[in-house]
Amino acid sequence: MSVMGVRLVHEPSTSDRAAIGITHLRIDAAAWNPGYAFRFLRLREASLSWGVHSQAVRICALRCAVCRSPMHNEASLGTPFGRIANLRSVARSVIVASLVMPILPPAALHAQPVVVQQVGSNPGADTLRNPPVLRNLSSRPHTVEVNIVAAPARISVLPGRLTDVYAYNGSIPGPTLEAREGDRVIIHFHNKLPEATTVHWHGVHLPANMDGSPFDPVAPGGHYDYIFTIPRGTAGTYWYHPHPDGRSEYQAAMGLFGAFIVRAADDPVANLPEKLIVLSDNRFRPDGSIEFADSNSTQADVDMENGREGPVLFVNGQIRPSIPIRSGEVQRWRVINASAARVYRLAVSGQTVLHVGSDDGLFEHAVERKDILVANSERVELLVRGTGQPGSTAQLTDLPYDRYMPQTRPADWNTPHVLLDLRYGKQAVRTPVTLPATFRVVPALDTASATVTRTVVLSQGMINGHTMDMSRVDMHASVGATEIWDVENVVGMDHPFHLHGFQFQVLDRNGVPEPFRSWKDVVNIPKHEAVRFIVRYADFPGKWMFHCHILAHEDHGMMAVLEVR
Ligand SMILES: [Cu+2]
Repeated sequence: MSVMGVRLVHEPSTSDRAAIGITHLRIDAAAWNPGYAFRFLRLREASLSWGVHSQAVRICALRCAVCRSPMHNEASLGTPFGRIANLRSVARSVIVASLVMPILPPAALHAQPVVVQQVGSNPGADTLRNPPVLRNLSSRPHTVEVNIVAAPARISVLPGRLTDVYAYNGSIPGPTLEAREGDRVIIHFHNKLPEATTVHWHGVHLPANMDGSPFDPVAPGGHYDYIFTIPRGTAGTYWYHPHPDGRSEYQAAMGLFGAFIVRAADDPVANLPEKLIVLSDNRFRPDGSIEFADSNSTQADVDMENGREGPVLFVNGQIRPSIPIRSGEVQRWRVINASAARVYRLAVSGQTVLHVGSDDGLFEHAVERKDILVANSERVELLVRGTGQPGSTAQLTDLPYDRYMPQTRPADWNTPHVLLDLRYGKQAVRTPVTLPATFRVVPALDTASATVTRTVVLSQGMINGHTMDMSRVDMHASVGATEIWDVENVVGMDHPFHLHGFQFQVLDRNGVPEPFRSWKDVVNIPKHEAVRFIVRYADFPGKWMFHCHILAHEDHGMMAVLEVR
């Protein structure tokens, strides 16, 4: 097998470092993308400063990114830059470049973004507010017609400050789009931003030219009518966000995201009180402006690798609001992870929750959970039972979850974050709530009907060894075909994987069968793990994106194109 290129992973060995001042590097063979990889190498160079006293580096393992088997046991780079065995010259030159660059102090690796203290905020004091709901302009039956404008705005995001943002109809989150199964949805979209954008209706099964993909940008000052019909059986919690080529992270960080709720005529839990919970995070300068890392800073490299995270966590644009609940009450929560990179592990203190739905609607049966992982762009539906005593308080908390490479893992990664407070009223509910035994039928896609099994390899920044090329089609499929996708993550951080246009069912994770069926459009692929899902391209020919939903990775080309014909 030939070596296509290299990617360096820092693996310091304490004994070697102490003995001979050598820092170990593991090298994963992967397709080579000089621009992208070079940015990662700047991190490696910073990592080297921990252990390198001489300029000697021993390369202790060379592994194939596809089959993961060791390819060569030893290659040495002597002092100063001697022999490198079995590597292409391009790789050699970059290793050398990584060594000759100035060495940063280790602390710079974990440079913390500017944190704005939550002055004036009184945890739990503000009751959770819903984003406004878009007004339906149509009087025709089964039709939802709305206006959405993306424009710069100056609004209060932090207490006592004004922040320049991008917003849909002037609010963050944007207004909620509500429709029913079978509705014809007409969205008159106007782009008043100073840059091109799109609106992607995340998870919805619709024609390719209505998907808001990077193929259909809306120029500054331009407009686009998104028109589609919502298929029956697809009630669920969706969302919308920008998806322009290379600018999704910036535009989402500036405030562009909103909820899209599709309701069923026969919703089995329509009687329960419902809360919409849109999770986002951001980073600010002391003056309240949104902070983006300078392009040549270490923070920019950390943001590139982790995706951009911020220390201020928002629920529906509020900082630690509260939800009133009564003992004995059961609430339905629709949770959307609209963060650009942050993965949440949600738990309600002192109680379990019932997990009743995922990205594209309800399960057949509830699953009881102590905590639940929600990767970015994933959604969950939860039933939260008021098991606390009248007058007590509980918290919805984001628990630690290590999705990171060791080199760029944030210093505070294992600190839990309280997202909101659950405040019990003084009076209990008298009548107990009865939940349906079956929420809805989720028919299984038949694996025997799958005609193709595709292997999709996620490496750092690449899919199947390539970065995105808008003029290239990476995979072809036929309308009506059923296929199995085997998505393998060969690197040491999680990548949430999103397929546009077609909902799928996870078959197994690392060979372990999925314990229940659900419709999904994004699935987190943990570090060095693999997930198989089954999908049917029922209709809508065209070019469809599939990509990592860490927006920094997507923007820098961790994306590919499936053409359905
Ligand atoms: Cu990724």
